[in-house]
Amino acid sequence: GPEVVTCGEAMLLMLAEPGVPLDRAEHFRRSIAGAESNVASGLARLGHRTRWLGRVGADPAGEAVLRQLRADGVDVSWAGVDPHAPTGLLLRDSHPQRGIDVQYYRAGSAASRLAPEHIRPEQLAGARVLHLSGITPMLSESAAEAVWRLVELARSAGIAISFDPNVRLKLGTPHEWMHSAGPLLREADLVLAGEDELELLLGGGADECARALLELGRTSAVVIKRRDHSATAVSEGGSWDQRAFAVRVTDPVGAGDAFAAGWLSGWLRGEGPQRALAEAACVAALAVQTAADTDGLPTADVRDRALHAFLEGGD
Ligand code: KDG
Repeated sequence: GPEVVTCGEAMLLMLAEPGVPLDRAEHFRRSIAGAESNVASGLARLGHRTRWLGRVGADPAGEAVLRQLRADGVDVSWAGVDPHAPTGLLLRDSHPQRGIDVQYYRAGSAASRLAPEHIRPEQLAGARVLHLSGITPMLSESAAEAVWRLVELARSAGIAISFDPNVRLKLGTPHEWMHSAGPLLREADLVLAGEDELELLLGGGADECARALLELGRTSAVVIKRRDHSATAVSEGGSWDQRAFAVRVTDPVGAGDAFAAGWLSGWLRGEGPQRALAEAACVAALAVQTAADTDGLPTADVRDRALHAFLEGGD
C-alpha cells in the first residue's frame, strides 16, 4: 500500500507562454495542476509510495491528467471517472514579478462531484499520512463530506493527517474559508500554512495561532510559511527557522506544494524538524525555477545534491 494518500481536484493546466498576459497569449503549454496532486507527484518523485484520490471526467483532459500522474509514479488506481461531468481546467499566465492571472473552469467539474460514497477504508490501508488541503472541501458540499469521511477513517486507522489550507479567495469568501478550513486545521496532526492563512482562519498572529493549535492537543507540528518566504516549524519540543534559498524564480506557482512534499518526505524518513525544513525549502527552490507546477520537482538524489550546494554555498 501507499505511504501517503492525498485527495483533491487535479485539473488540466494550460500555461501561457512566459511573460505574456493571459488575454494576449497565443501559445499555451499543457500540464497539470491541483495542489494535492502536486504534493503527490512531489512525494512520488522523492521516492515515496503515494496515492492520489479524486475524480476526473471521461474526457481527453481526464486521460491526460491521469497519464501525467502515473508518469510521475503516483498510484491512481482509485481515481474515479465521471461520465457526466468534465475534468476541471485551469488557464494561467506565468511571470516572475507581476501577479499571476489564474482562471478556473472547474464549476460542476467531475472532481467537485466527489462524495462520501466514493471513499472506502481500503483506499487508506497501510498509509502513514493522509495529506489534505482546504481547497477540496470548498469544491462542493459532497466533496466536503468526502473529506470529513477521510478524516474519520484516518483517525480510526491511526494515520497522521497533514493539512495545508491553500486558501484561494477565488473559491470562496474569507468567512466561507474560516468555516470550511478552520475545523480541518484543528483536526490535523501536521499543519503547513502561510502566515496570512493562519491569521485568517484562526485570528491573531501566526505564531500565536500555531501555539494555540499545539495546545488543543491534536496537532504535533505546525510549519509557518512566512511572508518573507522563510519558514518556522513549531512543536512541543521547540521551534526551528529556515530561510528561503535564493534562486531565480521562473514560476512561483506550486512552491507551497513542493514545500509540503519536501517537508513530508523528511518527516516520513524520520528526519528532525531542522533537516525536514531545509529539505522543504530546497524542494520549493527547485520547483520555482521551472515553469508549470510540477516540472521542477526533484528526485531524492537531485534534492540531496541541491541541498548540499545550497548549504555549502551559503546560498
Ligand atoms: O498550489 C498550486 C495550485 O494552486 C494549482 O495547482 C491549482 O489546485 C489549484 C487551485 O485550486 O488553485
